[in-house]
Amino acid sequence: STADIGVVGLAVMGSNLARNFARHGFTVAVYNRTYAKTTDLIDAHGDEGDFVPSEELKDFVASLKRPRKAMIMVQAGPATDAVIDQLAALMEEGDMIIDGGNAHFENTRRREAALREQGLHFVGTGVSGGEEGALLGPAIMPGGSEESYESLGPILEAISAKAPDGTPCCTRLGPDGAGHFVKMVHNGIEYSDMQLIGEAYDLLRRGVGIEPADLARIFSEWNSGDLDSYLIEVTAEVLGHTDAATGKPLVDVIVDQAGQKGTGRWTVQNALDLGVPVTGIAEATFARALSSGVKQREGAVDLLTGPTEKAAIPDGFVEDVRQALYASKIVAYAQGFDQIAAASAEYDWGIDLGSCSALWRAGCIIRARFLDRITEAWRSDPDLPTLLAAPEFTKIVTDAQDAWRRVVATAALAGIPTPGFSSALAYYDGLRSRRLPAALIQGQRDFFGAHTYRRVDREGTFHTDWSGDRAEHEV
Ligand code: NBP
Repeated sequence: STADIGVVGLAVMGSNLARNFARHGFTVAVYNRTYAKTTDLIDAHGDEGDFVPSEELKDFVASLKRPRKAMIMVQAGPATDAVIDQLAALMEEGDMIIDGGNAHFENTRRREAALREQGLHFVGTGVSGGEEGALLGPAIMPGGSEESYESLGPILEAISAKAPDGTPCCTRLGPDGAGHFVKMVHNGIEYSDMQLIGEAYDLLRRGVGIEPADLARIFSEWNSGDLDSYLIEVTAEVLGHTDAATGKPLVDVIVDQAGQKGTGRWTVQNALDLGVPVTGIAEATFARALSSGVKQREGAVDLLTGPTEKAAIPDGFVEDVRQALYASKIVAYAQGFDQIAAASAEYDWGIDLGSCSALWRAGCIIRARFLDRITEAWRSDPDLPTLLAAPEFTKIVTDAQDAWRRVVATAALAGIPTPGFSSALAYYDGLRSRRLPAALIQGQRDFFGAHTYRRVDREGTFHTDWSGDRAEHEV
């Protein structure tokens, strides 16, 4: 047994991770159900480092140094359960199974509990950065026991992306489902970010009439300032690309129906359970659903008319949109962090939000310059009631609010949907309102359901006898 770590599942992600381990000087055992993938990997990249290929899983397990570390990179769901069962049967107390697939955190909790019974460590690990990240340095979000991280952590940290200050983008986030939970919310924020960028594009294209090639330049320019991020960079690339077949901007020949693989939906479903308003992620997920709702779109497109008057575009609108984008993005992150904090309390994970934002600074899809500032905000005050209460972020959203309002108002007048910008602004206004109409809702609830209410001027719970003499009783 010579291998420091092993990888089971050698499709794109698994083979790139295995190469990344090997390139960092680790001896890596490799196994794939279909052996041809293993030999393909060795034939193509065997010279990049020390690989120990096995055709049989028992030989793979035998090739691992103890405590054994086997990282699974197979399809999430039943395939992952099948591989875990096979591995667990061959492993011994103290060994570790690491799941780097996109598992739902509840499955990770279930698997961890079952394997703990058998004396095995199960480390549910979020891996972000796609194929390229897996090879060159992903952001890694492990959840599992402290004991397992002692020997596993240094290996994962070595192959992870490094933040601009050199810190590895890999930190143990907490026990059992903590890592996969943080990866899920990362993906939710990614949905939200992409939707906001899409709205900015739509406003500048349809509202102002700027062509994609010029928009590519605007996004590139934005990418050199506060908005500097991988997703803005990608946006400029896509907008600047011309379709070879038609000579048109590629964005004009792509069908406008957004796909999804489920992590945005999971994030929103969980947020509903926890009662955390992640309106940015929810609107982004629903906007994808609306785009793919062909029946409704085709049934309505010729019937529902737009504004009767052409909306005036305010001077300086491009800068307004940039500010609205930045402010809305900050709201989306603030909401995502609220969800992580709520889940951490619910499941007793002890997730440190500063470590979480720090490890998103490189390697992952939502990497962005402003994550440095978010990290600083959580580090200087881990008890912030909301990210928006960090002095720097309070200032950014407050300074942006006039532009933000002009953008949302102009969008409404122009008939261009901006559910991301609008809901983010509504959230901002909700938080800053001293009185919300929730008072009336409590009155309504008490009226039809005797659900009771509390008063602003006295302790206690009250009910008004609405159907009788309308006297108030303390209950
Ligand atoms: P896939 O998700 O396409 O899975 C293919 C792999 O699963 C192959 O190695 C296949 O073996 C193996 N497999 C299956 Br399917 N059923 C199996 C079973 N019952 N027993 C053993 N092996 C089985 O691979 P991927 O795109 O590399 O992704 C791997 C994981 O990483 C997924 O959970 C994915 O969600 C996650 N992830 C992907 C990305 C990305 O950008 N693609 C990013 C982050 C995370 P075979 O060769 O014998 O069929």
